[in-house]
This record gives sequence, structure tokens and C-alpha cells, in this order.
Amino acid sequence: PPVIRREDYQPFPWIVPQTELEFVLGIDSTRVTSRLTIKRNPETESISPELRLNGDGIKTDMVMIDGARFGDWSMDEGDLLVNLPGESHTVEIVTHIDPSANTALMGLFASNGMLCTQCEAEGFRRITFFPDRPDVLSTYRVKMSGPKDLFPILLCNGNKVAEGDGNDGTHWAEWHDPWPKPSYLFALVAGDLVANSAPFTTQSGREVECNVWVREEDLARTDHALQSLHRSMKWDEETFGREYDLDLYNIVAVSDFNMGAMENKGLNVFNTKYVLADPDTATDADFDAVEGVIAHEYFHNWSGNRVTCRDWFQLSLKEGFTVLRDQLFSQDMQGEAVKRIEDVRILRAAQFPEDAGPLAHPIRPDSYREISNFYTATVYNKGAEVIRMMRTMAGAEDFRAGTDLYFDRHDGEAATCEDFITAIEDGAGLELAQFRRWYRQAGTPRIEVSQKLGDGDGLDVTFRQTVPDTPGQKNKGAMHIPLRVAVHCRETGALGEEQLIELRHDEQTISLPLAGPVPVLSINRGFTAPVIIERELESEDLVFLAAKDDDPFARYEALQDLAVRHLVAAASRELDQAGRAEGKRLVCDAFRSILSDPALDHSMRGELMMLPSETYLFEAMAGSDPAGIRKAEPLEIHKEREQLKTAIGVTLKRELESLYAQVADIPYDDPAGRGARKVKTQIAALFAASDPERAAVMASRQFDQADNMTDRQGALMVLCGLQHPAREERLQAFYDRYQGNALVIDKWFTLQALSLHPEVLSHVKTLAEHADFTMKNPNRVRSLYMAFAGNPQGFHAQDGSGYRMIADVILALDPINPQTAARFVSPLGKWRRIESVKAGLMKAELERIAVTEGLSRDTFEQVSRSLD
Ligand code: B3K
Ligand code: ZN
Repeated sequence: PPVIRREDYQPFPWIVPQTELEFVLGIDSTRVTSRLTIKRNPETESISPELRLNGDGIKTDMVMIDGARFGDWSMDEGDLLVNLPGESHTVEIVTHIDPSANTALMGLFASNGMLCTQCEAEGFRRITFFPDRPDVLSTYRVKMSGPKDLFPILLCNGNKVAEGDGNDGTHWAEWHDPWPKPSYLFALVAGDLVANSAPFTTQSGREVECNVWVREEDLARTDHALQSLHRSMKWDEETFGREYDLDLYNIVAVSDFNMGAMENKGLNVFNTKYVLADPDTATDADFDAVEGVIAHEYFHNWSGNRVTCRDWFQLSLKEGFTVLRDQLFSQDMQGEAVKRIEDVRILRAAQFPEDAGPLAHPIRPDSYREISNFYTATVYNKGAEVIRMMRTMAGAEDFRAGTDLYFDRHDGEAATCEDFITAIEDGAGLELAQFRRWYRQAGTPRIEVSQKLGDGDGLDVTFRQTVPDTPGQKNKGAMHIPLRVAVHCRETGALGEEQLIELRHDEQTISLPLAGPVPVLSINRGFTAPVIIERELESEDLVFLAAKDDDPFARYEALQDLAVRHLVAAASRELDQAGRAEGKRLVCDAFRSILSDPALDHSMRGELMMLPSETYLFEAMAGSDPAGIRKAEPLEIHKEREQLKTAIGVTLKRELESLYAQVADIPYDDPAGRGARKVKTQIAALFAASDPERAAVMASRQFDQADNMTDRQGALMVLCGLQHPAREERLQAFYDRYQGNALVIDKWFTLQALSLHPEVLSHVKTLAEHADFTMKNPNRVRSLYMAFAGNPQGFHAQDGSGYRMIADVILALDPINPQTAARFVSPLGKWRRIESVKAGLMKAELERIAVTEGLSRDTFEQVSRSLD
């Protein structure tokens, strides 16, 4: 497959002012007629008569040009080519497709008896021939017809302008979307659906009909989604001055979907996972995820739809910015500190490893073979961090002036990341010349920090930054990095004043004011920059920061650092017995102050109680040696982390018990309920390591008495890791209670695949044979195998059987759903950073995939990058 390069961008030689589509719908045969008005693009000089319409796996039954049958077309790969002599023409094309055979879930596909579409990035070309690229904007008019019994509801973008009944039990509807849009935002849905509806009145007083469409049996679980939509609409008016621009907003939930959701104009299509929620079936985290994804897709209406992307290399223009917008929204809904910690945890678990591995790429990539592979944590989450840094430097108010200018300047256009940066410079008054490197350079910057007392009353802090080499990029320039810092005093406990500093050089020294005689530097407060800080710090300093820092993120960070230092040293066998005991003692001391600190609410306490994830420890272990000699040993990391949990459970038994007693009976709806549930499950998980028998009793009781999914799932998670009869009993009870509820049964698969149980690998093998398991449903595949690939004990099994299992999944899934299959490659791609025996086994699996005939473009690209 060819490589597409950013520098090769050329505007399309034609414009397409109008697109008319007609669908005659059927589950296994749908006829699509398209009528395009096309004109020469006045902005290009091309004089070639060729019109190239993209197609992917479709054939045409008929082509008409300017109303007359036209036979002189040809095909190139999947594309349709015609030569047109004039300035403007109409092009009419008829195609036939079979939605029921579409297991890739791109284009028009069938799910549970309904029809729906997914067009981003290049799915529209699987429906009809079209210039399927985001810089070709067109106004759509769509007519669809089909059997009324199968498809009582017919939806499309924009507004419904006409409808009626046809012959033989069919009916039809015609939709018109007044806003010009690229083909990737097209959507159509036909099915037997019901809506939860409530109007929203915009700031200018227009009434918007809001609907959440689901299958009848799911209707009772849609209130939260609908309310989240209203909250998002209001927030975007207040925070970014953005008002909705149609009289109708439809959200449809489908159970077969490759990702979370899709922001099609006026007709969002959602994975059921991000729509359905009630206390009996969804955890607190699920509720937050629904709210966050609803917000994200809604915010795209401006950052993505009204201003779209010129080409797919600009993906972060809409995704990075929209992720930042949804993060800020959730911070306002749920509390800033906890949300920030969660977002950083995701960044470190998903993006840092990507940036350090074979798939590393800048937030604005330079090339791709398959664009689906670039919907990554880098483009999304690091993209959001980069824009957040602009906001930090400008301040919220000036940043808003920048985004206002951006929306004003580019409304109705297909823009670039460069356009965004320029608008922020002009509107917010920033100078971002060097900062642009964040868009070009991949790799997580590392900053080595050292300090010494200066002559006067300052602390001289020296910063040395490096950006690691990444595939295709070496010897990178220094980054412009904003950091919030403060210097506290450990002796007096005085807290220093926070200031924002901006690094721009490979090495620089900055003098910071002291707050007292024993300075402790609090750095990257609030995680202002997505970097790795490396510094020698006395453990007492970390303990002080963990207990006393006034920045909640810095407190969390100090505690994480304490644990990371101990665990990496222990897993690398650098500690003797005394060193090991000392490391555990320090973590336990810090934990003790967290458990009892009356100033913390339980939500924050629960957050602080989370030990660093094994993925993050993997990074810390493999990345802490710039020469790349030290490799990660996932099984050692796992063992040491479990031992640390044991030590905490044993040492702090009394404190943990009394805290459990304090939170155990806080009711579900109590304002402190959420935090209480978090803390409860954390405690049970610690006891699972220190006193399994006791944990089994505790978790069984929590499970049996639970009146909500958070408690039930938390308890079952703990039980799943134990070798105890309560495990099978509760797993069965959970299954029986929720049989037939796909989203909850996904949880049932995930809990077992993620479990700490020593037999996890054979459990997963058995589960793959379960009657409820299928490779055809992406949620189900991920619930079992993505969870397993994230379970170090199973995935990294000594004999390589975990690697083989994931490679087999890739090979089995690739012909069914390449996009989802390709997502399983990156766990195996970590081979270079892992100790040599396992590295060899992982690489062998990648090589076995690489030589397989007929691989999809998606999987081929990821596997070859991982072996390069
Ligand atoms: N824009 C879509 C993602 C489409 C992924 C295509 N492979 C959802 C989102 O980011 O909002
Ligand atoms: Zn998005």
C-alpha cells in the first residue's frame, strides 16, 4: 500500500456545491443513487479533464453525465475516473451495496436489524463514488425509502423536509442539511428505534429538539445521556460562546461500533457503551464516560464540523482541541483536581508508551498508509495537552479571545493546525514560533532538573531538556515548555508562591524565590506540560510534597514518584533487603497521611490511593536509562507491585479497616457516595494482597449488599483475583443477573480477563469458547482480548502463550474487521523495550503476522512499523 505524505497536499481540482443521494434501503441490498453538481475549482490551476471519485470495494451499475448515459469511465484501484470537458457538470452514479456483509463496520452496515453508517475517515467511499476527502464541502439532500416494519425510523443529517408512504409497506423521508460538510460527516440511520426527547433553548432563544434514539428495551437508561447533552450545550455557550446551529440534534446508539462515537452533523452515532447508563448497570466511571463522550461529540459541532480539517494530517486540529474542550467541561462538572489526575493517568498509560515505541508520531503526522491507524492517543490526548499549554500561557480569558478569532476566521472552512496556531497567536497575544515544534516533533521531552542554593535568597534551578529520537526523527530542537513551579520549605512548612516559567533552551538556569531555609521544589504543578521530569530528590522531600503540597496534582505526583522509585529499583534488583524495607516504609508513611487527612474528600483520597499502573512502571523502568540498556521486566514489576500492596495492607491494616468502616454505609446518592465507593474498592484490593481470606469476606459482602454497579463491579474485580470459592459463586450470580445485557456481560468478560488470578490465561481461553463470545462485535472482542493484552501477568506469560493468543486474535480478526484488528498490534510492538527472551517471543509473533498473505492495510502498516 502506498505512503501518503503531508507535503504532497494538493487541493481538489473540482468543487461539489450540491450532493443529492437516494437510498432504497434493504439489510442485504441497498441501492444508492448519487447526483453531484460539480464545477472546476477556481482556486486550482489544473486543466486536466479528469475527475477522480474515490471508491472502496464498490461497483457502479450506471454513470450519467449531464443527464445522458455515459460509458467512457474507467477504474483505478477502487476509484472511478471520468474525463469531463467543461466547467461544470452533473454526475449521476448508481451503486449497490450489501450492508449485512459489512463486518468492517465502515460505510453502511447492519447492526441488530438496523442500518447505520460510519464514514470517518474514509467510509463514504464504501457507499458511493465521491471525492472522499475533508476539504471537499458540499450541501446534502438525501431521500431514503424502505420497509416501514423494519425501519419505522429514518434519520439523516440536518432537518427532515418531507416524508410519506410508498407502495407495499414502504415509506420514505427526505432530509436536507443546510450546512456544507465533508463526506466524512454524512450519516444515515434506519431502524426500529424510540427516543428520549427534551428540548433545549439556546442563548439566543431558539428551541432545539434533542433526541436520544435507542431500542425500546434500552429507553430507561437514556436520561443521563440526554441531560449530559443539555449540560454540554449550555457549557459551550458559556465557556466558548458556541451556540448550536440546527433545530434538531439526534443521537443514535448502536451496539456494533468500532469506536466510542461519531460527530456526524446533527446525527451523532454512538456506541451503546457511551449512551446507556443507570445505577444498576453502569459504574460511576461509566457515567462520567457517557457525559464526557456526549460532550466531546457535541463540541465537535464547532471544532470539527463548522471548522473542519483540510486533510487528515490535520486531525489533531479537531481532535486535540475537542479533547481539551471535553476535559475542561468534565473538570467543571466533576471537580478539577480529580479530573486532571485521571487525564494525566490516561496520557501516561496510553500516550507515553506510544511516544516511546515504534508507532511514535508527531501530533500532526507526516505520513501514513492507513489513516485509521492515526486516531491515536498522541493525536487526541497529547494534542489536547499541547493546546492546553497554549491556554496555560495565555490565561483562560486571552485563550478564549484566540479561539473566538479562530472560529470567526475559519467558519465554513477546512483549516490546518497552522491556521489554529496563528489564530491563537493573533487573538491571545502569544508568540508561538518555537512552540510549533510540538506539532512536528514526536517523543516525550525529558527534563533533568538540578538545584542549588544561590547567592542571594533564591534557589538556582537548572533544567536540561532532551527530546528522544523517534522513528524517522533524530537530533531534535529544544521545545518551548511552560511549567508551573513553587518552592516550599520543608522545615517551616511554608508554601512558596506559584509562578509560570517557560523553558526554551537545551539547558537553562532560573532563580526561584525561597519560602524558607530547606527548599523543596514543586514542579510541573497541575501537569502544565506533557513531559517527564527527572530529578534527584530526597525521599523526605517527596513525603513532604505528598502530604503538604497545596497543588493537588503535585501531591499525587509526589506519591506516585515515591512508589515508582521504589518499584523500579526493586524490579531491577537494585535493592538489598534493607533498601527494600525502607522503600516500602516510605510509601506506607505517605499512604498513612493520605488515609487520615481530614482535608481530603474521599474522591481525592481514592485517587491518591492508586498505585502507579504497571504500564507506567514499564515506561519508567525501560525509559529511565537513556542508553536503552535497561529493559523492562513486566513480571518483576507485577510481583513487586503486588508485594507493595501487601506491605500497605499489612502495615496499615488498622487505618484501612477504620476507613472502610467510615465509608461502607454512605448511601449511593449521598454527595460523598462516589468517593466512598472509590475508597472502599481500593481498600478491598489492598486486602486482597495482604489478607486474601479477609478480602474474600469483605468483597463478597460488598457484592451481596450492593445497590449499584460500582460497588458490585469493584467487589467482583477483587474476587476475580482470588483463589476462593466466592469467586465462582459471585461470577455466576453476576452473569445470571445480567444475562442478555450486552454492556454488562462485556464487564463480566473484562473482569476475568484483567484479573490477578494466576490462571488468567486459561480462563481467557475458556471464555473465548463461551456462547456469548463473538469476534463480530468489537465491544465484545475488546472486552475479552484488549483487557487481556493489558494484563501483564497473562500477556507476558513466561512461555509466550499470551503473545501467541493476541497474534492469533489479530489474524482471525483482520479479515472481519481490520480497524479493530490493527489496534491489537501495539502491545506486541513493545518488544524492543523488554528483556530479551520475551522480546524474541514477541518479535516472532509479529513476524508470523507479517508474512501472512492478504493482510489488511491497517494491520500491515502497524506490524511493519513495529518490526522496523
Ligand atoms: N471522530 C470520531 C472518530 C472517528 C474514527 C475513525 N476511525 C470520533 C471522535 O473523535 O469524536
Ligand atoms: Zn473527536
